[in-house]
Amino acid sequence: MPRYRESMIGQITDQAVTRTRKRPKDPCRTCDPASEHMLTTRGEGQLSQFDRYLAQQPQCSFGLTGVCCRLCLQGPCRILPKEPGNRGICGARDYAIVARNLVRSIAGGASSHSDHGRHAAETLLKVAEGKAPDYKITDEEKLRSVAARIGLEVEGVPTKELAKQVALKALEDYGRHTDEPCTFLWSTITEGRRKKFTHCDIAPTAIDKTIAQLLSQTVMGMDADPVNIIFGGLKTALVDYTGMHIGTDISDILFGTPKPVVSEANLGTLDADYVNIATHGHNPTLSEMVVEAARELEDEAKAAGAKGIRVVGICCTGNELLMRQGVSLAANQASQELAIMTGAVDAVIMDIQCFIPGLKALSECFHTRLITTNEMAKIPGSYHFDFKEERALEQAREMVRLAIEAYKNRDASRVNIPAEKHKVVAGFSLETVKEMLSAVNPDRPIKVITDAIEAGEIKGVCLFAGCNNLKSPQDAGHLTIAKELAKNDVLLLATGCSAGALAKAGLMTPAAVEAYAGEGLKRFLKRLEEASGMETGLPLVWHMGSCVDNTRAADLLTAMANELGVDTPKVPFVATAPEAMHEKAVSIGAWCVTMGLPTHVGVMPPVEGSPLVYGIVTQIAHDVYGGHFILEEDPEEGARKLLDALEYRVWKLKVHRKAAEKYQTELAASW
Ligand code: BF8
Ligand code: SF4
Repeated sequence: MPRYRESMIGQITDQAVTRTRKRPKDPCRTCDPASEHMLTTRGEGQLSQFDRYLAQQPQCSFGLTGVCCRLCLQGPCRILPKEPGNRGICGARDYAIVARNLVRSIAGGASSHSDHGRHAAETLLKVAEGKAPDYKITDEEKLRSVAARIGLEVEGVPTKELAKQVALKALEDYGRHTDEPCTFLWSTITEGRRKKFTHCDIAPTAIDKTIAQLLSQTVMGMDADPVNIIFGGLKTALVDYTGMHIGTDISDILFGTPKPVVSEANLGTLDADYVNIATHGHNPTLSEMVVEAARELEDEAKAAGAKGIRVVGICCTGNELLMRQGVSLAANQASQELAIMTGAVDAVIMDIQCFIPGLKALSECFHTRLITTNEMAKIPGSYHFDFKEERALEQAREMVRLAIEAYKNRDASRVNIPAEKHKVVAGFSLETVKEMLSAVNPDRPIKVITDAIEAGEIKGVCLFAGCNNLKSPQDAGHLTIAKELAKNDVLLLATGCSAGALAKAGLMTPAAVEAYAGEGLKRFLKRLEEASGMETGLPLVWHMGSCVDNTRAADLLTAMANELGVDTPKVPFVATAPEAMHEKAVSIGAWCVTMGLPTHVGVMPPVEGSPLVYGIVTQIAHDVYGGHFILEEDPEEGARKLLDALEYRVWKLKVHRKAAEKYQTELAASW
């Protein structure tokens, strides 16, 4: 692997500047036909992020490359080519500024995900204490398996008591004062990772403390050592993982572990004859109640002249509802405003994260009501509910009634719903995956995947994650890479807005297996489909859920490592975020690298201003953790690099296995 060289300095920065100057001038930056329909048929003055993206061009090259510092009031400081301007006013070098900016994104992502997890844990505690009567423990089996995994006594403990203990144990991960690592991290990773994190001193003991310490580490006049700063960032990425795992585990306990389900995706799932409610955000605590309230209030919608109520999802709340309730997924991040442009959305009900303020201006062109529900996430001019679990259903009913009221003001002549929609087979929790695999090998289900890799039938596994980012055309990166990897026999998993992109384009269907899978992958999926007798059929891409559900994929990685008898960096498993945008995507990417995954990012993060930091994340990380970032904006090239990474791992695994057999030694632990 080529090493970092000082001579890369000019080259990398020049590339970044050239790229930004090259951005096109057409606002229709999408390969989703539904988005294209909206952008080309919309009324005058209906602006969206597609237009604002263009208005921001060209973007500042200091910001793009990460060498702008605003950490203190003397700033902003920018890194210029010559002395003394090649340092900030305080003397901070390019590498300190780039590293600090990068890890502060990880802190932002980790606080978002961990807050989501905390909310789930607090809700579970309220349910256990009888303070949230509208919720229940839906999946007792999951409760008991999580409890056992985190070391609780399970036998004979009543459900509510156990739920309370699980909730308290999760909350302990936020504020522990001892040296014990976070339970929801330590109980879900390999022995090899535990040793690695301990050895590198990045094993977090408490979520809130780790995030606060990273902010403290990176204020003006603190850490100027880029490696130390990045290690602080990786420790914080691990609390991101911890918070996400809590979010997924507890959401499954409260609302059920996803099972195979058939639904539809894209804007064509909106229906002009119905009251359309878009749920948007991330946390199922609210949206599950909206679904229930909508089912209850069908008659009120009919009395208002509609055929009924249609709840659809946007972003990760959409993924959560799709996975558990079969609710249609109308949009991923970049098309959220376009849903309002259809003129058929009566209310957008939001919880936390990824709903953009631009929704408001657009909603004013229509009758659409925006409803925010979290004290930390308000949009001026929207309806706001101070949502409380104690009276969740009652509040959800009020929100649904607002949508019915709004429907009465809908102007039918302005409704413009694109026809585009595709069938989706979703619900691939790890439990679902294991159940399917058990039909082939009941004793060692994960071996079905690892055997197929070792036999060369499939090349490995790739997790598709992350957002839309208008620096590249909407969904194009996700689709190009997915098709290329499928053709080359890679088993595909997806979460978040990447899952949204693939679902909207019809890649989560059994038909897509015929259309896109290589011979090996096709054989593997068909064998599994027949053995498991899955009524829904097995799709090309397995939808694992929302962004917090990336931990489901991480659990599969851990299970594969344990099955193969190696640590995670040796498993033929890669990740890609072709259109990463949010700070949450940065924190997820960082823990993927820490877990040992080659992790492709298709939009250049602001690290090019420091060749040293660029070298750390793309190369040195590999030496230490076995994972590294592949920063590649060309999707075809990105796919090729992901394939290379998988083929290299399969080859190395074989070499090590042969050596171990020949010399009758343990399998080599190195990567
Ligand atoms: O958490 S993929 S745009 S919606 S941040 Fe946001 Fe990115 Fe979508 Fe889900 Ni994840
Ligand atoms: Fe400038 Fe240093 Fe202040 Fe950053 S911390 S804004 S580099 S003086």
